[in-house]
Amino acid sequence: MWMSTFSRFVLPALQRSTSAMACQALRACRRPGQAAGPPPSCLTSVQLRGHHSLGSASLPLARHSVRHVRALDEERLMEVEWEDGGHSLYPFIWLRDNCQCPLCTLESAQARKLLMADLDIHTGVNVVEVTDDNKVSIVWPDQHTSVFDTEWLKKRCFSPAARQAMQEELFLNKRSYWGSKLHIPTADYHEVLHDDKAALAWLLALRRVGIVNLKGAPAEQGQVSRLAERIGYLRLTFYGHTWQVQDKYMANNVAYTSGRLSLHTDYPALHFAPGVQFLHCINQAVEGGESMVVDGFYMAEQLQREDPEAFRTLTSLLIDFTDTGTDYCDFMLQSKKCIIDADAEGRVLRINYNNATRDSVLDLPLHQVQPFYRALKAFVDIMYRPENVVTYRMEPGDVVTFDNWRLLHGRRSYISRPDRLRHLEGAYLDWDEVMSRLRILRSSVHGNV
Ligand code: OGA
Ligand code: NM2
Ligand code: ZN
Ligand code: ZN
Repeated sequence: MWMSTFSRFVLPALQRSTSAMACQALRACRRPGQAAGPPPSCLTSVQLRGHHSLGSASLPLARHSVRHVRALDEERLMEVEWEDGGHSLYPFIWLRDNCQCPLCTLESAQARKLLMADLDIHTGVNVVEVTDDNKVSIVWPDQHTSVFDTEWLKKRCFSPAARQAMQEELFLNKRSYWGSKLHIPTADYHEVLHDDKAALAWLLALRRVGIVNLKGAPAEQGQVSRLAERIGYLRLTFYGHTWQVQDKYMANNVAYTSGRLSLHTDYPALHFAPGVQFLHCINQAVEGGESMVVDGFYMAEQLQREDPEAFRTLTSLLIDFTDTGTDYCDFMLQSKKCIIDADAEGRVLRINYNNATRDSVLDLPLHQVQPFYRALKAFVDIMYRPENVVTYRMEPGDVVTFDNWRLLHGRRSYISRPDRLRHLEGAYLDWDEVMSRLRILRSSVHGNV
């Protein structure tokens, strides 16, 4: 069942190993005149926008043989000429630092033993040569010898294309942007728990699309914990290991009422907000309680295009968030965040916005107050455009898993009935743990990387 829904997003990624994809770009290393392989196929579904083409080639993993190596002593670089005619350059200092011998590397931990204190950053080389079994051997001036596997070297080529391919393989930073027409990818809850291929497809879609609905979970507490254990461990916060979203007396959070929740990310009051959120529907309201989501990265891109001034404001001003109360224990949190977190190149990394916990303390000079509100209003107005919002209704047994650094989510108010309490159980995870499991699953499913 999940295959059909997933095929649009995930199968292209599963059909070719990410290693093969990296190799494709690696093969192009320092051969600018040559094509890097078949052209990427674009996702065809109408609701996807942005630049997010997926490579569809499934190339066999070619062994990379070395034709020739030489030392460029002036530049302190080793040049490798590959069998296919491509070239790669490696700095002497990097080669010495990454010697794989048992004196320099603790093999059982795949970690460096060599200390900076013992590294001569101006080192030359005595001999570089290709061995009979096609490895690269280097003898250093103190007679220490390093032997490098060619496949290992190839993956670490310093050309921009190879570096980019390696970074994409490690971090999967390509996203598919979407608007209101998104069909939220779904998978079977039990399949994801028991089948590695299904789990991999789930996490790949969670990374790329930002949201996956897992269906068929038992409508009882404990399921978000099981799912977190499938990955590693969940993220404890002041709201507990897992938390119950219900209409509560003297609620310590607006989420624990029957009121409407405007589009938000969870927990901007923490400087390191949870990266991933699971919400399991145990009981739905009789009336109301529908969910909404928007693609925050896509919203930020739209804001940047339409109102660059507002984008600059939200990516530069630090806004205070606060959260005080008692739950797992008592808490009194304060944080300062840009509502749109972008890196130096302007790439959006994270959205931090919950209107309920935005502090009345506003640490801005007077003249920036009105521009801040104007910018925030412009951002929120874009989010609520009908073409951007996906509305759906969770059913008992649904576990919605989503990227809390990227999506904003909300819910409509609902009618609370004591005999039929609306009840969601939630949990947080962090992206480091999710990506770790994703890499492990990828290597066990594909048998490489
Ligand atoms: C929350 C939340 C959504 C819902 O608890 O932070 O967004 O549908 N809940 O109740
Ligand atoms: N809950 C659902 O930022 C927030 O306060 C989000 C967190 C209470 C754990 C709500
Ligand atoms: Zn060594
Ligand atoms: Zn929330």
